[in-house]
Amino acid sequence: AATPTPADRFSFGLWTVGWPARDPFGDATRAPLDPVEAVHRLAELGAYGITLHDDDLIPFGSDAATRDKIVQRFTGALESTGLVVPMVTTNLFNHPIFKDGAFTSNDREVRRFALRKALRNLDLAAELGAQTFVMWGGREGAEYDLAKDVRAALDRYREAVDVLTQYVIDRGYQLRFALEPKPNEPRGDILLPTVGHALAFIGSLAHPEMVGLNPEVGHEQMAGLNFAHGIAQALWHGKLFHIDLNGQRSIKYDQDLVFGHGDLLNAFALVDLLENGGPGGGPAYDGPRHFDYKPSRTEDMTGVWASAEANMRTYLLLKERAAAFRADPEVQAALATSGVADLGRSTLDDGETYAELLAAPELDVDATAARGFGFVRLNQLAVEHLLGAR
Ligand code: 3MF
Ligand code: MG
Ligand code: MG
Ligand code: MG
Repeated sequence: AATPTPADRFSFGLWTVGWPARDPFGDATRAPLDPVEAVHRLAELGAYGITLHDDDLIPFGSDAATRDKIVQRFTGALESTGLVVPMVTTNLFNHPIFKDGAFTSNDREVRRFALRKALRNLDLAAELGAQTFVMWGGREGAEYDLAKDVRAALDRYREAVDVLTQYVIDRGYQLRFALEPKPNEPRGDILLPTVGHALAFIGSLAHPEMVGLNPEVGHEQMAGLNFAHGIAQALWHGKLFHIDLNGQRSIKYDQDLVFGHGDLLNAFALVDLLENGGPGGGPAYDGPRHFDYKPSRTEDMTGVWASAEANMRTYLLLKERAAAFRADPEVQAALATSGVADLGRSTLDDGETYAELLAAPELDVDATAARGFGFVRLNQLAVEHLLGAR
């Protein structure tokens, strides 16, 4: 059951397994990976999709003929393996031109260049058959509060997203956008730092229905937030368009560990939510299970492929554990004691008015306050399922 198949819809960024492991303090520890080899290896491991930034596949500044040759070779590998490209994204952070941002740079020429790059990349996304276009604004931000007019930056961010959604409409592309929040790194502070900020921003757009979220486990955890809660709210708003799964251990630099190698209990709650949190107890999310992690700098290529497999195995093991948890009669009893399902009942009766509520008999406050909820017992049952003790 922990052997991945394409039906599990696991996907990986080309920049994940292909990361040569260069960090701010040290050189690459691995050789560059040919994208065609990445396609073959991921297909062999049971993944269904591969995702990419424009520049991961087509080096920045390539001419049209080179671009077409590269895309043709890549799509050849996709056809021979059956791997698909569910998501494409634009690199608006690597080149020095983006040092003060892309859509929100203080330099208008940079903003125009960035928007052209993203528009052209929408053509590539459509050509590769992607359904989702992710936008992570890694350089949209500042280190110095007085150096960025945040309200003007949000105007420019909105202007860019409005142009991009209009382009998709005009071209008739079947693409939706997913904003990826992150609180910091590489900028001291990044705009749209959390799921909540991004949700509020979407409400200001010309085509909010075309724009959702691509939350990343580690990014919310870098802000000290509960990722499973953030995902629940994104689902509640109908905005979970895509997801970046990985691991992070507390508030520090972006670790991009293997999924589950951070807060394992929260990962368990997350998988349970994604797989069992739907209205009928089925999946609450039907998009790709996308891994955005970095194989640690200590790993050789054997370790890279082992880490790719680890992401998928961990997800499937958590899914299996979550199913066992849900099926356990003691868990069901503990859930009832805890009143978890009762929260689904409306607070007022059907048709009841606040006047009727005000007129209702007074509650025995002390008796009601004396209730124990049994949440610790419920959590311990989850831990025991996780540890294989049940
Ligand atoms: C950085 C990220 C990014 C985004 C990527 C896709 C390089 O912390 O998570 O990965 O996920 O740009 O949108
Ligand atoms: Mg990360
Ligand atoms: Mg990341
Ligand atoms: Mg990411």
